[in-house]
Amino acid sequence: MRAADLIVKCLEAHGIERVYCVPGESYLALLDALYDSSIKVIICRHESGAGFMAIAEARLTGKPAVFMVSRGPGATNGSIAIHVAEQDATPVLLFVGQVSRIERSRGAFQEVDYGQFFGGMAKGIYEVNEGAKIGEIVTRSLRLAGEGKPGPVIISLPEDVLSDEAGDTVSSPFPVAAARHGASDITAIQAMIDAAEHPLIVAGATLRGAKGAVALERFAEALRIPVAVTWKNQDIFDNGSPLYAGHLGFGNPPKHRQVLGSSDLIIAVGTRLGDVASLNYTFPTAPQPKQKLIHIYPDGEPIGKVFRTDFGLIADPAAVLTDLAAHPRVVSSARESWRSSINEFVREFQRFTSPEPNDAVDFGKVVVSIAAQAPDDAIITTDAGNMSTWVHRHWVMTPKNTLLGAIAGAMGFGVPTAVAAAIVDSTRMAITFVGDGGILMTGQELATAVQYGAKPKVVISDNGIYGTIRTHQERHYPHRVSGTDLVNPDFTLWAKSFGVFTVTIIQGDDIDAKVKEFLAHDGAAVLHVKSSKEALSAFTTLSALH
Ligand SMILES: Cc1ncc(C[n+]2csc(CCOP(=O)(O)OP(=O)(O)O)c2C)c(N)n1
Repeated sequence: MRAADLIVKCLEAHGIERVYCVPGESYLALLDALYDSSIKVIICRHESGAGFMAIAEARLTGKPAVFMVSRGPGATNGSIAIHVAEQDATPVLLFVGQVSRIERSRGAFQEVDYGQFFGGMAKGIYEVNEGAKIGEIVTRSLRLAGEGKPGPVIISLPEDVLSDEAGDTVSSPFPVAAARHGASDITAIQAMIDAAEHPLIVAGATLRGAKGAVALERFAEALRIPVAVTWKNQDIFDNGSPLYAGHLGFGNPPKHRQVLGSSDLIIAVGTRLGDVASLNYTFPTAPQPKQKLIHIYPDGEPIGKVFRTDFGLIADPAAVLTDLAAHPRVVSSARESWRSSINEFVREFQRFTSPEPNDAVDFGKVVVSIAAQAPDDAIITTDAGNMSTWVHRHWVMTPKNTLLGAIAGAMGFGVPTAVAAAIVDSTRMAITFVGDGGILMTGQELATAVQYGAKPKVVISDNGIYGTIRTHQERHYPHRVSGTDLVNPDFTLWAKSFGVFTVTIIQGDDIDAKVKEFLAHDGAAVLHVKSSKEALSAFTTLSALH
């Protein structure tokens, strides 16, 4: 077999159903090998879009997903997704073209040393110099991407290698047992919980999916422990539950920090306790938390990395929670009243109130209307920007939802992830929220949606500014606007040019009726909202910053 054919056979053996790509002359042989394969090739319009789509698929399926880009410019365009996959611990495999072996290290046309370029971001970078090693490298890469703390892995393919004779040994996945905890671990954790008055669960991305969400719910219910979820992981716990203790990330008001700060035990489970999840290393406080800290994660790397940890456990978080849930407790009224004080704060915080802006539409009202009218199991994706603040604050999500957002805060994430979600699971509605900045970074992937008959719903907040940056600017340099104003195209006309259904909301419109029309359309659709600059985010107004 040609090396290119063997790659495809190995991917098939690993159950890969799709690859996202922008083609390049550097990997034509691989595209040719895909011609005869059951693997579906999703052609994208920018490599960042292809990478973000692979991230969306990986998050939805819990398995590594694959994208392919050309050498040099294709690789550099796609690098944003490698950074996001690293920061968001998402398993993706990137195949990238490379110059031929004879040209390597001569500074040849479009040559990039991927070891150096992706060095600080990828979990593994392998350049295939002998076709015979293909199977081994594909299996190793997919395993590495998904195991422990997941992340991106890169396979570099010198052009001439793809046509090498590589043999016909197809490498398939092999079973690997998860790291298991023991009965003594459960006893030790249980004793720490019993000794605590105000224990708090901080739950993260590893609990995504039905198994994790059910284990988390059962554990929290059995021991009556409130659950705070980490940044952009609201979908792992019912935000309407009396045990919900809110979302940790940007914009947590002082009162929230205060109630959470009165906990005496943090059970961090399935989270790396990174800087956003830990409120910039203040909750828990680095390096010495005020509370006792239990940290359960499938990989030892984040445990004790920043915080002094009282009990660290490398294990499958869902399995540990399931075992802990088998020991329910009748808890003290002190714990119950503490739980209810957190929950009361969260409930109040979720309520939407806003001084009506008079310059344009309050985007928050549109978000609240969509949350009320969308199907219970909607997939929600968010771009980076102020428009997402209302989604995080006011959408009362449950594990029926899937929330896809970039912890890395990458603009351009919204549209491609909604397109991929609509492709991967066409039975659910995929809705994305994106600003007028982000939409022109990757909004052209609407063409990909149309090409594959996918039906994402795209909501654009068109406020004429890079709103998030304007917020920081007004706070630090009031009335000195520099670099944050935008002159936009007409996004309704722009969207129509892709052939998708459009609805526009301007000031004075009946928001609920327009949202209804938008959501009811059976196809890709764009909701263009002429939003207010004054209603700057879910946390502040423009005039409040002056
Ligand atoms: C790729 C990338 N470039 C720049 C930034 C910095 N940045 C963060 S939010 C933002 C503005 C977003 O503006 P917009 O999409 O209009 O949304 P808004 O905040 O107005 O709702 C910028 C420039 C980023 N996070 N990602």
